[in-house]
Amino acid sequence: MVAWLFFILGVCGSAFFDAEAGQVPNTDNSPVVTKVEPPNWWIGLTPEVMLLISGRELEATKVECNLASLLVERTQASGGGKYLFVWLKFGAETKSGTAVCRITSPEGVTSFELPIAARMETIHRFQGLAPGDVVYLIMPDRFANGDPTNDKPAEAQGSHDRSKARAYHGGDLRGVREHLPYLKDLGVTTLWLTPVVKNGAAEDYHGYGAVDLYAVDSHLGTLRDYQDLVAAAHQQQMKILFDIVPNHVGPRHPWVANPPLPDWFHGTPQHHTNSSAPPYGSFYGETKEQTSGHDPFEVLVDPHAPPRLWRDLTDGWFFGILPDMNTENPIVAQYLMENAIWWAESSGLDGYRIDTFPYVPRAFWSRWGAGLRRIYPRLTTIGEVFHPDPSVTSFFAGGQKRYDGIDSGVTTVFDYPMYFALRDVLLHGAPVGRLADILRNDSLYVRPDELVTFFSNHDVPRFASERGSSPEDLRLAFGLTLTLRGIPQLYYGDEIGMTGGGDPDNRHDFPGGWTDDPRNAFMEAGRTAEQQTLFAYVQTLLRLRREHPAVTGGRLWHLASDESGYVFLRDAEEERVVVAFNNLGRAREFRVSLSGTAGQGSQGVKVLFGDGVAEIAGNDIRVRAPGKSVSIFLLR
Ligand SMILES: [Ca+2]
Ligand SMILES: [Ca+2]
Repeated sequence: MVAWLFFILGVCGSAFFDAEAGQVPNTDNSPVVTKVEPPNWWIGLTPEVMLLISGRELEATKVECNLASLLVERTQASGGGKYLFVWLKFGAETKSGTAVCRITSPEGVTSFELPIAARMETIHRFQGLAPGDVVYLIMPDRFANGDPTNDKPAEAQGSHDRSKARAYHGGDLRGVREHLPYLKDLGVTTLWLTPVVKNGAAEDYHGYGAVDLYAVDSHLGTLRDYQDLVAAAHQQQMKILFDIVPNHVGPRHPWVANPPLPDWFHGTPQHHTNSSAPPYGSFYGETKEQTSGHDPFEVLVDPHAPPRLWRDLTDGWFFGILPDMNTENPIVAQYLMENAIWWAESSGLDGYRIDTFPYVPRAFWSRWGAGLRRIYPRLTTIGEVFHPDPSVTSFFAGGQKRYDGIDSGVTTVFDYPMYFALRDVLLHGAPVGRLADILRNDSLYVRPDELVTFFSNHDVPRFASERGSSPEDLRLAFGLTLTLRGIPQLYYGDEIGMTGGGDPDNRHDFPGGWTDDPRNAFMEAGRTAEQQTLFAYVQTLLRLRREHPAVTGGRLWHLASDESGYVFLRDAEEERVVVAFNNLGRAREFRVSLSGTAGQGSQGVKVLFGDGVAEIAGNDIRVRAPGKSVSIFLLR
């Protein structure tokens, strides 16, 4: 409660400064504060906090605060007085309250406030993911409109138009909160929301064009709405992942015109390199086709590559347009570290999904991960490494030092190799054995069971709209993703077979999220028969995951793998299950030995899921699997 009070004070405090800055004409050279980042902090969280004060004429000769226990360690003005960095050290006696700090410059005096609060109870906050979790990715602008009054913020005129694919559509954080019962009923446990920070362009509905790393975008709601969402999710035993983007900010961020330090970014708006420049396909003997569908991260994991081969990736501007943060500068690194701590402490979130992970030098991640873990030991961090090769993705996963002597420190990465294999097998006629081929590389990871598996997200065409995709294929994609090892991630609307091609066609509004939608697919009565069949299929599998620890966390054993089928065993302390996948259009049989596996000695089987039948014959399990099916059997 104390924290809330001071938080409210904090908001009022910055509003006061903004108003003051707007009203006081700049007739003299006295200092003016327009923004304080972070806007508030907590006792007992970090030994010090670095503030980035924005304004003008901030060339301070002295900064002092009215709390005796709050020591100004040092200050650094920059940007021609537009910025002032202030390092504050917390003494042991620091108590909750609002510090008022006075800035003295040669031309005058001003002050700013910093609310400092006690931490809230940490129980049920910062939980991190567990093997039983299932992540559901939501683009909040496209899910549900819980508050029509924020559809057209005054500061973003003309950004809202539901008829335009790249405009804001009005979905928001309250809309997500109001549909937690739907998500709970479906059976997912964790929500990953695309970035909620304030964006700056009329087409930034996706959230990846930040202009303020300490504010919620007004189309989506307020910081209070985000806090309410996290609290409501926790109340329903659900978790929330925050999508964080330390690699870059949006082109309209005020820093781009006025960087807080000359080397705040890699390069300048006029002179910078492009992160997508390196054409390394032929370097490693690959054709252009082989390399076109993913990012060229091979050089980043290659101990023989000189820096000139990978520098564009780590220092270039993403797509040549997104200003790249210079994380090698310790002040930039501290700013980004505090920003991640601030969102966690402000909301209680359970983990971070990290955008464009390989584009940031690994030394930064190592310190960033360690800094978070010191405060939030259970928090999960998941890196996005868009690459089909496990030798590349595993290099970025945390848990061990690599050739560069660095452990990236992230909990895990998305299993892009399995994503590519699932689509190739189910949609493009690749042999089913490709799945086992990906899984054999699990030895490259320290924690393969925590890989986040998926067959769809906001960056790729909807599964249902890929050429050759059928409703059966989509069911198989769910069937495999929800039974293979790893923590599955689903993409909003795939559970009702939503369609769409590449970005932004893969980001349609969830039907029923807006009051004037003709159908409401959040309700069974609003789903077509086909949608309901798929929804029920996914819901049943998610229930099975809750009821059967072997399906979520069991050790995986290959039993059979060939051109058209894969049979595997999952073995937990309590039970063993066998999963049979048949990719043929007709029924087929498997007869597989259980010898030398945890299934040895089984006496019988019980069907848990699907229309397959199975029996134990001596040391073997015999399975008859219908065409295009996933079946699950419990061994006895
Ligand atoms: Ca809205
Ligand atoms: Ca970078």
